[in-house]
Amino acid sequence: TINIWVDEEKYETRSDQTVLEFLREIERDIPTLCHLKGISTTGSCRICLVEDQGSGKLVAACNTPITDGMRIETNNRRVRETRIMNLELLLSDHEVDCPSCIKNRDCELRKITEDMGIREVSFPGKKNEFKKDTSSVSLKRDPAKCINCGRCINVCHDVQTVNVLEAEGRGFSTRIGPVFYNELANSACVMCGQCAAACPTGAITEKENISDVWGALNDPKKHVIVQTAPAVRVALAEEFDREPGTAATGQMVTALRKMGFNSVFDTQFTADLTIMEEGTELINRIKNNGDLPLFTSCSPGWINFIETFYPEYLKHLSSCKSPQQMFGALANSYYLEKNDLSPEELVVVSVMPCTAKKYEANRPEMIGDVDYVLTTRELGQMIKQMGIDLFDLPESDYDKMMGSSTGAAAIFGTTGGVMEAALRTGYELLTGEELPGIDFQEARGLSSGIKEAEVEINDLKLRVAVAHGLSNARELLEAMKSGKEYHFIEFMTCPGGCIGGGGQPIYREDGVLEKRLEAIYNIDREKELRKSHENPEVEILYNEYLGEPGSKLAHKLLHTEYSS
Ligand code: HC0
Repeated sequence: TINIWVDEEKYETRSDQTVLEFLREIERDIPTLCHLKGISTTGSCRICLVEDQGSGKLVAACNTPITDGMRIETNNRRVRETRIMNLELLLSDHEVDCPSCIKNRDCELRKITEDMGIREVSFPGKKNEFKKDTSSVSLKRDPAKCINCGRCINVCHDVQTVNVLEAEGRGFSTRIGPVFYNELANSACVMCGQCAAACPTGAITEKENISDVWGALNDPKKHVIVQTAPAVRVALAEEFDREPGTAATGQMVTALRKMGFNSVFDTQFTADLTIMEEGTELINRIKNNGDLPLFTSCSPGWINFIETFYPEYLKHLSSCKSPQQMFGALANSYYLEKNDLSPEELVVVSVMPCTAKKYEANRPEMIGDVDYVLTTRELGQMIKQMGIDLFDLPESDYDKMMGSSTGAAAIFGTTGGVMEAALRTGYELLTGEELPGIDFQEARGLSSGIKEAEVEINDLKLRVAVAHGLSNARELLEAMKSGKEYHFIEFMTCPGGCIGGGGQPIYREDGVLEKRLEAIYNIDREKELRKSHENPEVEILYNEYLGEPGSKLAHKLLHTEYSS
């Protein structure tokens, strides 16, 4: 142990920490801006300055290691005034339009400015004139809001290994964006939105579709239906300042009805359907010496990633569309026919935790199935526009026909869920017995980025793996290149799976993902039916419309092909 003095108080502690980590351990709050735990410690914003009395220097707490005998002042006049000056310098090149900024309530720059009591910026002058980038259907960049903190770069490089974002130029001319001054749509961006989740200001955000959806809802000639993804219901409450992990399924359904949607459906219905289709595909590939391992294909950022970085593995992708797109295809066929609607009348909206889903809905292979995709944050915004608190609403159920789901579909929203759902059904259909324990613990949890297991199904030892976060996807693909063999792999773009999607409510405190995950498993546990093949509406769909899993019509509507 070492000794350290903080504002004259002596502490004994371990030496393997930064000043900031130690201050947080003793609950001494200092402001930070460019720092993001586990992701970014560039020290570039100079807001977390403290005075090191030994050297007499001001140092950035986030990237200065503590040393024996160190004496730190966290709040003297010099520290306070320098922090304020640095903050004013940042504000001098920032478009300060807080009331109408999309990031308003989540903006860390606004919050620190408020905490510091800055009323006026002492450095008026030139602001950067980089253009807004609205080229992508998923994300938009506004350089006028960028404070060059580098968090987005670190997420893009280290967490996702996509390496699209870079700082170019120097000093006042520094511009963070896709390399070579490119636009997002012309870069290798996979649209995951993890940069938007990491950004402390409104410099990178989702491309909103709120007014498009209100427009459709207010058009009397349109019949508008909506589907909601598994992970939205366990995070929406955070937009209304409720505890993370508070499930709000029933209230969300009521809110959507109040908005005027003609039918409110569940993406979990088509998640169950995905298991039927993907399970059939896996069994066929195993029986007929097809390309193995089979890769899941429901996470659109992952599809973008494999297309760009590992096209040689495309033949391993399941041909199944994602549940979002399966829903869209069925809405435009099954639902349309049953309700005697014309294609021009129908508008299909999705609520997703994901920004890449906006891109997926616009892919040329599938365009027209889903018209608009809203993120969890956008849905929260629309509910607020109606002047309602979500939790003042009574709970209600999804509509019949494409609204029922099993516990297996609920867990799609977290890493390992698709794998577990597939095993619950696959094991039972092939052996006639329930998967031992039904809960497949080996696929669960957030502590490992890659999870592996072996499951004995009759005389087959099925080797499976789960990867979440694209750096882990990359690691697993590289392991395959070096000879690792599997039968089936689940890939999810975002750390934690969809619960950690780039369109989810912004959070900075520890434990939020864990709480969302726990809420998902609670939903699963409380469901009467917990295996996809038991979904009664999926059974009706096959009996009345599709025939059987893998049928010609199922292939036409529910499957696709991806190319690089
Ligand atoms: Fe997901 Fe999905 S589980 S990708 O994470 O498979 O976005 O929540 O909706 O499509 O169901 C996201 C979440 C979905 C899809 C489903 C899958």
